[in-house]
Amino acid sequence: MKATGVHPRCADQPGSYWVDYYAWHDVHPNARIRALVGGRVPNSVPSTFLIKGLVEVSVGSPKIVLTASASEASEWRHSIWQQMLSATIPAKHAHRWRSPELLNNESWPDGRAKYVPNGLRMVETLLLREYSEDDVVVCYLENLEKFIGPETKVVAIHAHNPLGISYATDVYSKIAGKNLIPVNAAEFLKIVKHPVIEKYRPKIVIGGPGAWQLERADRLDEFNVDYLIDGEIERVFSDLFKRMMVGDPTLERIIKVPKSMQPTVEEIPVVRHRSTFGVVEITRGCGRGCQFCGPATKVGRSFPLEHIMDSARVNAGEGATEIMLATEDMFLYEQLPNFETNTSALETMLKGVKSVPGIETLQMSHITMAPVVKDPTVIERLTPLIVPYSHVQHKESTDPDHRMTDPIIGLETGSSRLFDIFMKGKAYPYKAHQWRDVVLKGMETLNKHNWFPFCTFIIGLPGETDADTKESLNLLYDLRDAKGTFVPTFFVPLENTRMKQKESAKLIEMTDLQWEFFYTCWKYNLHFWKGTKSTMKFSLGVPFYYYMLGRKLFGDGIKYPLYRFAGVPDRFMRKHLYLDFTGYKRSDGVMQAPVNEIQPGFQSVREKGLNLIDASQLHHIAPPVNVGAEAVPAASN
Ligand code: B12
Ligand code: SF4
Repeated sequence: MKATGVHPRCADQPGSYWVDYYAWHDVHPNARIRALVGGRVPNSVPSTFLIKGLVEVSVGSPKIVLTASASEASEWRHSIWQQMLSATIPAKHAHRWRSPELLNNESWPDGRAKYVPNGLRMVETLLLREYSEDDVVVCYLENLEKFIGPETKVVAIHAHNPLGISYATDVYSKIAGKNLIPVNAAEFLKIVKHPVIEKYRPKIVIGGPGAWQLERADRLDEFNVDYLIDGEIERVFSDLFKRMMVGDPTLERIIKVPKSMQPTVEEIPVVRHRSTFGVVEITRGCGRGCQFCGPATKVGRSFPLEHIMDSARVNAGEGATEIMLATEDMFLYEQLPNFETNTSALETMLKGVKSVPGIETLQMSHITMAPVVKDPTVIERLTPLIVPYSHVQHKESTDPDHRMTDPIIGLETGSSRLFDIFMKGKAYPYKAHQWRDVVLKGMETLNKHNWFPFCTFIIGLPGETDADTKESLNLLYDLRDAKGTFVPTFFVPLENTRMKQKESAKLIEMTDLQWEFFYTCWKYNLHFWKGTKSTMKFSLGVPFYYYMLGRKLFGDGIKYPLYRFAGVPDRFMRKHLYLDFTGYKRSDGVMQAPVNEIQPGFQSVREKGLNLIDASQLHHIAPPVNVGAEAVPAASN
């Protein structure tokens, strides 16, 4: 028998340690002998001499195998940027952009995955309440063959952005040619089309924030999906899973968990094992109510400090050196009524997480801009707890080590008209017409403290006119000295949002102005990350692309925006473009917002025309009254 590794569990008593010793040895194609040797032993005894205790022979495969695609599980060398790009780069050309080992995720010696997306860890944790670790295995694609066998009843797959169509991220891959699929989709397909799944035909269950994409693309049959679960599962999963296992005929194939069944924080357990990027949830849901947004449909919750600390410890205990604080907006954490930021609570939480042994770096997922403007001292107070602990560096940062933090902010549009229709709560306590000023003032404050955010825009919101796009371009122009990354995305009506019936933006219908917006953003990014000198190869490559492919795919409208991106001086293109950067030289100092102090347009969330849910209305989710068979309506879609 070949012992393949030691899996340390805890070292809570000085001078001794606990080991589980797994040894796998194939004696038959579908059988494994497993030796489990455990016990508390003094440190003086080397673990290699511990083959004593329980030796168990189990013939067969685990009942449940959980997995996620390599691109969604990967930590991409700590770069969330790169993970996002995986939904945009065409798989066919990916080798030019990234080295293949970025998708080689680490496994434990027994073949289980070291880290997977947090949502999948939650599924595992819920299953472990009723099944043993022997029955539930989380692994990557390359180990599916090792675990899936005749006894495997269910393969459960996490889907964050499985086909790469959230906010039309796949549009980017189409820029390189028709019929190209992004890395994310290619990696997802490798799982659902895996021969071992086709061989043993376990039930396929898919869930996660991007699960809706498979329904939208009508690919459930193609992937042999038995159940697709959309929504938060903590309260309902135990019951649902039992029904799936027995093949309850009353259970629909597509299960949408209603808002009324979202769990309270008390019902959400601490995950048992490590998540990709060391994700630790600090809040869930957002009460600002933007119509295009999924989290806007969730009840807002802040996790108790001990829950956050325990999650951080779990991650650190299994080798994570980094924690990503997952939230729709960090300033929602323990928020006070009227969306007032609770800076003291944030300070306590950040100090706590940082103090967990093994944790070296911290990053947060999302923030919003309005709280930064409302009280800039929040940024001043939080900076020493965040920036020095970031793993991202930029030469323009004034931090002694050039560290910077890059939270994601949805800026969405410069059009106050569209803003007022679709997302007015995002600016609260400011009004839609103040959005431009809020963005500029907020950016000035953030940049001053070495927060160089990752800003996303939505192109093609329903009804967007040229006048709206011009307003977005004006805002972009005003941001020309800002430090940050500006990523244009395309409108996609997400499932479970108030805009789900609307039409997606279509690449082929992009106007000249929208293309100008698109490529001007990327021009900024190129300058910010690479400097202003573009290489000859790049400058020549872009016109080459235009004549060989771009013009055929998207028409003449992309020509001048592309030329700007390639570095052709604006003075040659003034007649063809809306913005004119002639004579402009990017400053590497702190941007100065061309705005004076901004007075909040609203005094309270209760004012007419607002439909926001602030802290005073939170924690009103009903406790679980019935988690039996009727808890999730069978045909709730
Ligand atoms: C952390 C995070 C990231 C990280 C890390 C992702 C990772 N691989 O771990 C980064 C920054 C890299 C990222 C990237 C992107 N993200 Co993201 N991300 C988040 C965030 C903030 C937290 C995710 C999380 O861990 N939540 C906690 C877990 C417990 O929730 P969960 O994953 O939803 O899981 C629950 C259920 O979905 C379900 N479940 C999950 N998996 C499974 C599996 C099975 C089998 C079952 C049955 C159930 C199930 O059970 C869980 C418990 O209820 C969410 C917002 C949010 N609060 O969820 C956005 C969010 C999920 N991301 C989103 C998007 C759009 C993206 C990007 C496409 C952004 C972009 N434009 O590039 C990329 C795609 C990445 C890729 N590879 O393609 C959207 C998804 C919208 C949608 N409905 O499609 C969200 C909701 C943000 C938003 N405000 O819109 N993301
Ligand atoms: S501010 Fe708007 S877009 Fe951002 S999480 Fe909240 S509701 Fe969604």
